[in-house]
Amino acid sequence: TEESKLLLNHASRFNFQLPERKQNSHKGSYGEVIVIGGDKGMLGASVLAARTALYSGAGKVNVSLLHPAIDYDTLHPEIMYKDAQHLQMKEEIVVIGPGMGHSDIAKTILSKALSSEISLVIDADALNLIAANKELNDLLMGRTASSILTPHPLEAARLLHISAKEVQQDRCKAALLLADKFKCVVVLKGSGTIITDPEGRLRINTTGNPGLATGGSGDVLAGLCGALLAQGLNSFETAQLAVWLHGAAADTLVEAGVGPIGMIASELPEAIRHCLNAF
Ligand code: NPW
Ligand code: AMP
Ligand code: MG
Repeated sequence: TEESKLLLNHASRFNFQLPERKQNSHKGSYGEVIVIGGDKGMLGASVLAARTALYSGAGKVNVSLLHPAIDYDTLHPEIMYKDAQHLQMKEEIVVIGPGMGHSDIAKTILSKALSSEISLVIDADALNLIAANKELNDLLMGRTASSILTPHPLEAARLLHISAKEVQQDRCKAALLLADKFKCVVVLKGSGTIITDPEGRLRINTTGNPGLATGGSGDVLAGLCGALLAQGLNSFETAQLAVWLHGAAADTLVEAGVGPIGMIASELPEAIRHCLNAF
C-alpha cells in the first residue's frame, strides 16, 4: 500500500470537481440529504450536520430526530423535519448517527437504514451501535449499497474490538482493517485523518488544525459528506474532498483569527461554503 499512500494537501482541491451549477438546474439537481440522530440532550449534533449539508450545497435537507423536541430550526427554516418512525429511506442520502444515542428505537431505525439500498454516511453512535450489536454488524457487512464510515479513534477501536491506543499506534493499519472488514470507504479521523477503501487505496489529509478539537466538529464532517454524495461524487471522492474541505475551512478560520482557541463547530459551515465557492 506504500505506493498508493497519497497526501491530501492544500493543492489537492484541484483533484475533485463538484458538478457545474448549470443555469437551468433546480434543487432536484443537487440531491437530498436526511440526517438521522439527535436523542435527548444531543439534538445539536444532528442540527449541525444538517446545517452543514445545507451550506455545502445539497438541494434539500431534512432532519429526523430520535427525541423530537423540536421540529423547526429558527436560524435555518430551510431545513425540514421528518418523523423518525415513518421514514421511507428511498431517495435521499442518509447521514446516520450524530447524537443518536443507544435506545431500542435508534437500533430499529439504524437496522432499517442498513437494510436499505441507499447511500449512507455512518457516524458516531450509529458506529457504536454496530460495534455493540452483531445483527447490525452483519447487516453492514452484507450491504450492497455504498457506505462511508467516519469513526474517530475510539469509535474505530470499538468497531475492531481493540483499544484506541492500538488504533493510534498504527492508524493506517486500523483504517485498512476497517475498510476490508466492512467493505466500505473509511475515514479514520484525528490529526492526519486517513481515508481508505476496500481496495487498499489510502490518503492522508494534511489540512486542519487543533481548532477542530471541539464538540460537534465531527458532526459537521458527517453532514458535509452527505451533501457531497447528494451532489453526485462517489464515496471515495466524497470522503477525500469532505475531509480536505473540513480542514481547509478550519485553516481559513485560524487565518482570520477565529481559532484555534475557541473556534466552534457552528462556525465551520460558512467557512466550508466559502472554500467550496473559491474553487
Ligand atoms: P480520551 O478522552 O482520549 O480517552 P465518545 P463523543 C476519544 C454526540 N455529540 N484521538 C477520546 O478519548 C456525538 O455525535 C453531540 C484520540 C474522547 O474522549 C455522539 O453521538 C454534540 N482519541 C455522542 O455525542 C457535540 C480520540 O474518544 C472519546 C480522538 C458521543 O460522541 C459533541 C470520545 O468518544 C458530540 O459530537 C482523537 N482524535 N477523538 C451536540 N452538540 O449535540 C476522540 N477520541 O465516548 O464516543 O464520545 O465522540 O463525544
Ligand atoms: P469528532 O471527534 O467526531 O467530533 O470529530 C472531530 C473532527 O475534528 C474530526 O474530523 C477530526 O479529524 C478533527 N480534528 C480533531 N482534532 C484535530 C486536530 N488536532 N487536527 C486536525 N483535525 C482535528
Ligand atoms: Mg463524532
